[in-house]
Amino acid sequence: MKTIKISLILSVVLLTVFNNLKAQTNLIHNVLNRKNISLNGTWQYIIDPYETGFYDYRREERKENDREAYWNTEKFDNKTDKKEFGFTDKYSIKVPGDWNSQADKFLYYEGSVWYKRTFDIDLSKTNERIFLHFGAVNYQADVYLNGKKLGVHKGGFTAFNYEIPVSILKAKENLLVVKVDNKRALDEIPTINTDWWNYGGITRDVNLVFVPQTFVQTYSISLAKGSHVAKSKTIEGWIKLNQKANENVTLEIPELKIKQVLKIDGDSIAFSVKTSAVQLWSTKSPKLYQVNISTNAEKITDKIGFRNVEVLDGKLMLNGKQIFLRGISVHEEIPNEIRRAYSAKDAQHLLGQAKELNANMVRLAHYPHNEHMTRAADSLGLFVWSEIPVYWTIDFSSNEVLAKAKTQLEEMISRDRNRASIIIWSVGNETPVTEARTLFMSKLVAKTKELDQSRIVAAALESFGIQGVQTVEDPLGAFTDIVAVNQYIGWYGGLPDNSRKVSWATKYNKPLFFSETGAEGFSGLRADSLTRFSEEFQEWYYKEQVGMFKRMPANFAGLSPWILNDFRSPRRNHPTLQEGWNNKGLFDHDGKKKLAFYVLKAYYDEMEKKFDK
Ligand code: GCB
Repeated sequence: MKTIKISLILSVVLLTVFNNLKAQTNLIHNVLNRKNISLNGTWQYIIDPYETGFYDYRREERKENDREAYWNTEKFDNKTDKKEFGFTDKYSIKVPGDWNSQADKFLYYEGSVWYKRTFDIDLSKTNERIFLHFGAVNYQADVYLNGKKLGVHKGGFTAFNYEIPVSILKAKENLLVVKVDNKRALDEIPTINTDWWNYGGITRDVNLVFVPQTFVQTYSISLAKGSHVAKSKTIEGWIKLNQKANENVTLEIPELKIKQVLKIDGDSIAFSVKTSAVQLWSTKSPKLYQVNISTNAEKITDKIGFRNVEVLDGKLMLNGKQIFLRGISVHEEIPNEIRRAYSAKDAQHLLGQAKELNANMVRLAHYPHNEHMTRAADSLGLFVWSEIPVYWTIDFSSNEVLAKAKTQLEEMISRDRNRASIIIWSVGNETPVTEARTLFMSKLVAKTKELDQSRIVAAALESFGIQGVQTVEDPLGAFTDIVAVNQYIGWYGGLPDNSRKVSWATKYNKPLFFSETGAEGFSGLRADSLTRFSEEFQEWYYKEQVGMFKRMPANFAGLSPWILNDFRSPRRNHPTLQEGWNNKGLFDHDGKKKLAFYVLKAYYDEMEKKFDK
């Protein structure tokens, strides 16, 4: 215990973080490692395109006890009852999972589906609070338990939870009904226009989470900024309870021989601990430490990596050393099963493909992926770019839309703030340059920085030029920490060798990063390289791009080409070469590598030698 010295609420920065705790969601952090009961499995469903279970024939929202409301479905028992709906095993569906992949009739469905299951519960442990936690539901979830509404959540890619009042719980056959609606809308995030499949459903894990009356809601534990250069490192952060209390919380990192008892008088506490022996997290050596947080009533464990990421003199640095991001963009989808990815196994598969490419980074596009992904990235040693789906033309003039974006941002950061792999929070993708948009986006950047000072903030900007000097001047670049640009020279303009006529500059003294570049290659279509959509064209595209990467200015910090796998998109309607697929993957629908894969891999091998000696 020689190294430990604790000082409470030391710096102004810490105080700022501390104050911002109030602004956070009520999300319970690290549910995977809490006491929980999984509600995954087979649920029953009713497809309800006219929302009959929710509105009456005058389109009035049904009252809570309306017998025809679908959340009250179990109440029919007389043979004289007029019964026009009901749940049955004949219509059953797997949770987690999108509905689109589970029956043909769902493939293009966008609308409401009611999900139902029951559960029993041991009510003898009345000292515990019980929360119903959803990893994600796309897009809107109206949640009912035993006929009572627990809440409504919007946002298809972030977690949320509701406390279940003990008064409504029964020992047997608790009736859980969720109305899921994935209709797209102009004032939602994303809006109606995207280049990915709008998979609907309860797409991620559902759990009952059991916690004591006073419990640790969330926490932040990380290496203090700049501490990587100090001989004795500082681990700092805060712990937040669900409510005010006088409570002793013990923070332990056994491997570092850290054990501190923190006295909370209020609802949270900041801490700062000195230690000398920390092995810093990196992609080459993704060291994670077991961290225990305990009170009299509970013990939570987590695995956390400690590292320092920053931008210094226009360069991207990890632990004081310049890094180059050998990235690849990834959708949360398993192409050969045409479904959303959701499990730990899926995460291993997708990130395993990225590793095969010798990538050291994944851009999790265009929305926060499930928690298994970011946890797997932590342990596999992959940097992560995590993004909210502020995509293309959101309604930038609307304060309500801004509020929705901020909520998704908060929920993303709140779930994943302790993942060392995440080095970049992105506030959006390819938003059109207007004054309203830049104001909107700059507010999101500011919000991100308010919630988390330890990472880099980005947004994927655009560049359309196909010759000459491309100077990135988007005013949003003044707010972000790196200048990230999507460019498709030779696919959406000109031919791949146009990239020979292009050079790059930015008016900002910041790292320059290609957040996308890519071309379609229809797997198995073999032709000369001038034939668009052939594997040879895509291969040529990548060869020319690599030539350009090698001529980039010194602030070139890496790239994240588009994309790891072919993916489903309703926008892609070529009758033979697309049929609802965007074929820019380096792996095809069946997981087979295309020619272009090898071009990028060779470049990444070279860059690894250069930067990761
Ligand atoms: C982009 C978008 C991405 C699309 C991609 C494409 O710039 O950011 O979501 O899928 O281009 O294939 O056109």
